[in-house]
Amino acid sequence: MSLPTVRIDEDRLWQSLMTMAEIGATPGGGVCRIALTDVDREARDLFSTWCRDAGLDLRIDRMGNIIGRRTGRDPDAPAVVTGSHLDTQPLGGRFDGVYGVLAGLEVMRALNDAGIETQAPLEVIDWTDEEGVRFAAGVVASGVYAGRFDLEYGLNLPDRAGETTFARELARIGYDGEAPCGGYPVDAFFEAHIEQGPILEQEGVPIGAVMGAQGQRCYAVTVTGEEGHAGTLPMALRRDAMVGASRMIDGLYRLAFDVTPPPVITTGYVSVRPNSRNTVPGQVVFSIDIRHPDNAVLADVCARAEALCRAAAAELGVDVAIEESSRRDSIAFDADCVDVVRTAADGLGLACRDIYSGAGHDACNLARTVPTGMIFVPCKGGISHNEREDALPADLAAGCQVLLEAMVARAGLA
Ligand code: HGY
Ligand code: MN
Ligand code: MN
Repeated sequence: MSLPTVRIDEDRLWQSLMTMAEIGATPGGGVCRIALTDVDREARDLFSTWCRDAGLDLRIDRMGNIIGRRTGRDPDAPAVVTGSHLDTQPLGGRFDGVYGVLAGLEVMRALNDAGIETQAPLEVIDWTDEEGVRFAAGVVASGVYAGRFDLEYGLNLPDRAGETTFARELARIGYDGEAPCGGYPVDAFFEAHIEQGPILEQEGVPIGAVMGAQGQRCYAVTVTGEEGHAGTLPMALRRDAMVGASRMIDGLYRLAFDVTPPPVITTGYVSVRPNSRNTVPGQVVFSIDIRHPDNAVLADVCARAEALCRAAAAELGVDVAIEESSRRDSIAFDADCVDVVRTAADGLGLACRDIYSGAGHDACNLARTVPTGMIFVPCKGGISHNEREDALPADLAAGCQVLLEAMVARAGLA
């Protein structure tokens, strides 16, 4: 069911993206908008203003999710929801997450321009802290909304520096909302996102109908040795936590090449105590992020990862503590929603291919309880979580048009 009279505005979408990219812009051409910082608040304020300008009813829920609602002929019908995230990586790009939020807003704007009323209400959401840079391992606010985490867990999450909590930061930036975080019926959820991989661009295909996403487990590993003088402590007497962590991290990297099809294994952060040139490190904490599409293989790789960390610790006479910080099995999106995406692309004459997501998304949480689909669009060189992340206005617009058609197909016309 293509809606020839309703076209999204490519320039308006692009301009909104570029205006939002000025908030937290980095010298390298990317964006740094870490969740619940003042820069995140600035982005939230702008998105909220744009939602109000588009006539949406705005509410903030208990986890700070910002929800813009466009009512329908039947205001009590479960809403068709879209959204993604405004928070970014420290050296993030201008499209990861924010594209899905502003594409959702553009859908509302385009329906307003065309005077279209849907039968069911529509909602667009900015999910708090998808990236998990400061708090836990990400997607926590959509996780509470989808019932994966309880509200108290989410609100009491400490930041990585151990200086504050999620709830205190929400209050500090004025987004400690009172609306319930989930727990009510939703008809369907669609998330538009750049692919963050090279396939669509390499194949020249503008739309990806996302079938699902791979599973993921995250850990915090603490290696404990003993501080010592860099000049006087003989090598044979050292319990060097840095050498222990390095041996583990290198072993994890090698493990990834020892499994077929390969997992992806990443250590993204390391903290060293006391972090001084001339003191043998006494403690090192580092992260592990392991992902694989097959849950059984993922479990096996995780077991092997833990074993190699313990073996390295024993060899070097240091202690190791391995704490799992999050886990999510691979997830399949709703077949009907995937089909709605394919049909929408087809109706628009856009080539579309089925694709799986290597990245995690808020949609992976929603899919636990709500019929969920995702729409991927190409990004340049598949680059993401990088200031060089880039995408073409025409591709972003095509994905947004598919999002509009998919949402209206689900919501129905009044
Ligand atoms: O880590 C992820 O997959 C997502 O980009 N936050
Ligand atoms: Mn994202
Ligand atoms: Mn991301």
